[in-house]
Amino acid sequence: MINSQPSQEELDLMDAYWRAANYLSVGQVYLLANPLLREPLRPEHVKPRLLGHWGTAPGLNFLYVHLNRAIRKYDLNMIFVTGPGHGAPAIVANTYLEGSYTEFFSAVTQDAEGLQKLFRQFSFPGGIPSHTAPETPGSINEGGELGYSLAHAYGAAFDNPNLIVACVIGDGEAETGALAAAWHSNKFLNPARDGTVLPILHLNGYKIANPTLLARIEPDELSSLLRGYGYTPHFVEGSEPASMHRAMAETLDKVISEIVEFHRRARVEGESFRPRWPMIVLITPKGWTGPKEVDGLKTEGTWRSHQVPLAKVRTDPEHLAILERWLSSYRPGELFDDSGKLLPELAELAPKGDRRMGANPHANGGCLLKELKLPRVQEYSVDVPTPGTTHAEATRVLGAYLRDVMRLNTDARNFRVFGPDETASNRLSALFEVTDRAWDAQRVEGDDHLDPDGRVMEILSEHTCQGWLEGYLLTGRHGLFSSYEAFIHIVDSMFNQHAKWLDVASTEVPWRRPIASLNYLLSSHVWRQDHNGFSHQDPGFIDHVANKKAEVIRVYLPPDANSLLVTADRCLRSRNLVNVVVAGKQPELQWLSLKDAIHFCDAGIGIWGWASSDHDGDPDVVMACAGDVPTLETLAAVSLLREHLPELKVRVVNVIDLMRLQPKEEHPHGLSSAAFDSLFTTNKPILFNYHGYSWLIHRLTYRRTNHSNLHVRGYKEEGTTTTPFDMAVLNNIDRFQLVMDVVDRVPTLGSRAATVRQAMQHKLSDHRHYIVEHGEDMPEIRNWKWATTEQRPKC
Ligand SMILES: Cc1ncc(C[n+]2csc(CCOP(=O)(O)OP(=O)(O)O)c2C)c(N)n1
Ligand SMILES: [Mg+2]
Repeated sequence: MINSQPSQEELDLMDAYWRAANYLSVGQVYLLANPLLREPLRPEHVKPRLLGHWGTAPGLNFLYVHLNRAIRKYDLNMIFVTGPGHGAPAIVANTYLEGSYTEFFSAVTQDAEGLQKLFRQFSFPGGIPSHTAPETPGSINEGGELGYSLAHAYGAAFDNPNLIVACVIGDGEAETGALAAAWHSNKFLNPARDGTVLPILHLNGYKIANPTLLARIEPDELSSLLRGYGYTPHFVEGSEPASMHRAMAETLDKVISEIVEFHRRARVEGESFRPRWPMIVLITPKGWTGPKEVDGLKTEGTWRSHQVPLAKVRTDPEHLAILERWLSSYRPGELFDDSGKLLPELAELAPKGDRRMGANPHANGGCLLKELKLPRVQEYSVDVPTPGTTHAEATRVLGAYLRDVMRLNTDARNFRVFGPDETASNRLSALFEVTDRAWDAQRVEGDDHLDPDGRVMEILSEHTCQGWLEGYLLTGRHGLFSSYEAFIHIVDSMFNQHAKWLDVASTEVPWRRPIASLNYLLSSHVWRQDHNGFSHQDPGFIDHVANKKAEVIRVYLPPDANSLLVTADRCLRSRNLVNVVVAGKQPELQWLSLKDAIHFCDAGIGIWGWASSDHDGDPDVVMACAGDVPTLETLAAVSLLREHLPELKVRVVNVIDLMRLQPKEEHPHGLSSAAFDSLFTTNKPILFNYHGYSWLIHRLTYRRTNHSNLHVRGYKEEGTTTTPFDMAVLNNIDRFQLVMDVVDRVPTLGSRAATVRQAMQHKLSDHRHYIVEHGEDMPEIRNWKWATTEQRPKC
C-alpha cells in the first residue's frame, strides 16, 4: 500500500524507474549491442540507420510510471492511449519493464540477451515498427497518423464504467481537426454508465520543426480554452525531475479523487449532471533529459530533439561521446542486476497481472468480445409477391432490425450506432423507439430523443464518429456507422489506419483476438441526391476502400430492402473486417423475396432468372447491375427490350458483393474463372450498370476472359439539383441509353433495331422537355413497375 503523500523514497524509486524507461527508449533508437553499457561504447554498437522519435518519449515514460503508481494505489482499471504514437520506444520500454512485453514476445526476455533483442528489433528489418502499432501491447491507437487518440479514448470508455482511459495528446496532435472536435466527446459520456477519459495534453512545446500553437498562447488563454471545452485542467510544469515527480504524483491523486467524487455523485447519489472532468496539462521540455546541445545547437527543449538528436554517432566521435554520456546519465548500473534484469525494488512499482497497462484485456478487445444477440431477419422482411411491383424504403426496414439489435443487447451494453446527425435522415428512426441520442449537454423543451443514457451517437464530426466507433470496437464491442455516402470521404484516412490495423493485427499478431467488424452504412447516396445537388454526389469511397488488403475489406450493394437486411445481419456477425454497405433510403421497387435475398446474398452475385430471357443459357447480351438505382434502370431497360426486341436473349446478372468480381486469387470472395465465365460468358457483350465510378469495375475484372466485351456505365461527375431520373440520364445509366447501348453492341441487331434506337432517343427528348416544364419525372418513369410487362416466373 502506498501512502497518500508519496514519500521521498517512493519518488526516488519512481525516478529510477523513469530513468530505466528513458534508458530503454534511447537504447532502442541507437543500440545494436552493448545493451547495458558494460563496455565503452564503440561505433559498431550503434545501429547503421538511426530511426525513431526521442522527443516525446521522456514525457510518455514519466506519465506511465506515475499512472502505474495511481493504478496500484487505487487499484485502477486503466489503459494508456498514446496520441504521439511515434513515441513507441516509450510504450515498448514500459511494457518490457512491467513484464507484459515478454509475455507476448517470449524471445525478448528480461535479461541482457533479451534487452539486446529489444533494442535491435526496434525500427529494424524484421523487427517492430517505429510507432505504436497492433504489435505494441496495451495499444488501441496506432498514433502514426496524428489526431485520433482522444476519440479512440472515448470510444473505449463508453459502456465501460470501471475503465479509466489515460489519453496522452501531443500538443502538435492537438492542432488537427479530428483532435479539436474530439474534446467535445465529454458531452456524450455518462458518468453513471460510462468509464472515464483522462486527457493529458503533453505540452512539450514543439512538433517536428515548429512550435505548437497551444504552447504559444498565454497560459490563461489555454486554461480558458480547455475550460471552454468542459474540462478542469491541472497544470504540471517544470524540468527538474524531483519536483516534477512530486507535482505529478500529487496532481494525479487530486485528479483521481475528483473522478471518484463525480462517480459517487452520479452512481451513488443518482445525480444527473455533466461533470467538468479533470485533465492534465504536462509542460516539459521536448526531449527532456536528452542532450542539451548538439553541434553547438540547443537540442533539449527544442524541436531538434523530435527524432534522433544525434545523427552521426557512427562517424562522429563527438556524437558517440555525447550518446555515451547521455545513456550513462540514466545510471543503468543502478537499475539492472548482473543478469540484466530490472532490480526487484523497481519491478515492484509496476502493477500486477491484468492491471498492467500492457496486459489490460480492454486493449486487446477481442478477448472481451461477446457475440451480439441478433433478431431473425425474417421478422423484418418486406413481402415481395412479385418482383418490381411493391415499394419499400430499404434503410427504414433496416432501422426496425437495428432497433431490435439494440433492444436485444440492451443489457449487454455492447452495441451503438454512430453517425453525424443523420440517423433520422437516413431513416433509421425506429432506433428511437428503444433508445435515444446520447447527450449530456443542456436539453430544452422540444428536443428530440436526447438523453444521457442514449446509445445513438451523433456529433457533426465524421472524424469523431469514426474514432469513437474504432475505440468501441477495439475494446471488444459492436457498432455501425451510418453516413451520407459523399461525406464519408472525410474519414478516408482514418479508414486507412483502421484497415491497416486490422490487417496487421489479424495476420501478424497472433495474440490480438478478432474484433467485431467496422460496418459502414452509406445511404443518401449519389443517385438520390437530386435535391442536394452536385456537392452531395460522390460514390468514390468504395474505390478508396478497394485499395486496401482484400482480407479486410468487403463492399456490398444490396439492391433492395430484403437484401439489405440479410447483408446487415452478415456484417454484424463478421470479425476483423471493414464492411461497406451502400443502400438507398428512398421508396424503391423491391425485387427479392427474403428467400431470394438470402440466396443472392449467400452467392454475392447471380442471374436473376425471372428477369432474364436466355432460356437456352446462351444470351445475346449480359445486362449486369450493382446498386439499387442502376438495378432499377437495368430492369426497366430489360422490360423495354422485351417489348421492342422480344427475340433478344438477355441475361440479367446482379452483383451484391462487389468483391465477387475479382479473381479468387486476389480476394477471398473472388469468383473462379470458370464461375465468372459461366455468368458473364466468354464472348457476349456485357453492359454493366454500376452504382459508382465505372473504372473500379474494370479494375476488378481486367483479368477476366470476357473483359474486352465489358462496357461499364456509372457515375461520371454529372450531377446537379434535378429529378432522380435525370441524374441517371445525365450519367448515361438510364434505361433508354442502356437499350441504345444494347442495340449498338449486340452484333445481330444493328440497323434491324434502328427504329428501337430512335424510339429511345425520342424518349430521352420527351424526358428533357417534360422535366423542364413540370419539374418532376414523367409519369411513365415515376410509376414504372416491372410487373406491368411480366408476371413473375420461377427463379
Ligand atoms: C496527421 C499527421 N500529420 C503529420 C504527421 C507527421 N508528424 C509526425 S510527428 C509530428 C509532430 C507531432 O508533434 P506533437 O503532437 O507535439 O508530438 P510530440 O512528438 O511533440 O510529443 C508530425 C507533424 C503525422 N504523423 N500525422
Ligand atoms: Mg509536441
